[in-house]
Amino acid sequence: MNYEKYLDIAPEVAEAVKNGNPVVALESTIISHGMPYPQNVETALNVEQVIRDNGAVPATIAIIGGRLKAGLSKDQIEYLGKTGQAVTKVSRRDLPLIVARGMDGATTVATTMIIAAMAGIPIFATGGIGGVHRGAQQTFDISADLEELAMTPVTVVCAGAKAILDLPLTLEYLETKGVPVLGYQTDELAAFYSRHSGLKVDYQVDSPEDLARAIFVKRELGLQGGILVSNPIPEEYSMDREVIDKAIDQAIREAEEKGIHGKETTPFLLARIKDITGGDSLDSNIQLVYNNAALAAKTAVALSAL
Ligand code: PSU
Ligand code: MN
Repeated sequence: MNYEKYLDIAPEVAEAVKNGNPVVALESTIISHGMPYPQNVETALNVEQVIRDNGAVPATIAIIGGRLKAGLSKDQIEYLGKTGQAVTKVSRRDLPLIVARGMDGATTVATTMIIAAMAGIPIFATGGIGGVHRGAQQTFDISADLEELAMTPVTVVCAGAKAILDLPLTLEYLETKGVPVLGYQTDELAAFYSRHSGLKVDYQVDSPEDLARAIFVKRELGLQGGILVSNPIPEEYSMDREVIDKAIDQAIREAEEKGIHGKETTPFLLARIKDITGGDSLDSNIQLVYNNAALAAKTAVALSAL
């Protein structure tokens, strides 16, 4: 392995990692493909501030000119947000070609985990993860994020998963792959825009310290793979489930009619849901990302103290 020569760790991030100080990684597909401009850039910059306010150093991850970046400048975040869907969405399988060709890439949860692990960052905050799509029995559409969680030692803090996925099958898949799924202050899986999915997670954790101990022990035991933390959206931003479920159903029908598939599916569904809800879903989406960033930063602080 010789990945160091492709990796640029921002000085502030490298210093914190070296000293065992708290760092939180952030993904960039959510910037280029998950939200519209300019809210995507505004959110990405605010998320970094939330992490700082909670005592950790943010490291937004992306690929710029073929370089793996852990820690971006404001200008680079602005560029990824403004360029939007024209930036390649990079999951694990895309990584070699994008780097070999010196291209730019927005990193998914899977790729962000890979680069975070290379940079020595154990925890990462995002909105939602990819999972087993509805109809996967026919389409085989299962996000590479799940395989990555089984392989790469990074804890991912998310707001559960959107009902664009088959949530029960996503949990089954994670169980098969040996990925702990932990609920923050609840034993119910969060459903992204709403707090409730009606499904149980493996364990409830009640504090950042509780979570940090689980991460620490998993590492000490030498178990491969990550941990998935489901952190419900704050009550005041939670959406009406009927409204959001209807929008999701409509978006999925449209995707089927248009023959959308592969890596286009998730960005298509996210954009359609935002339009169908008249943008209402975007505010919730932004708030849940801040909430996840705060929990990830507090956990990184607790982990540094162990
Ligand atoms: N789910 C969301 N918002 C997102 C994504 C998923 O609620 O922005 C993005 C993440 O970057 C995730 C990727 O890693 O979509 C999954 O894409 P796919 O389903 O093609 O694996
Ligand atoms: Mn997919």
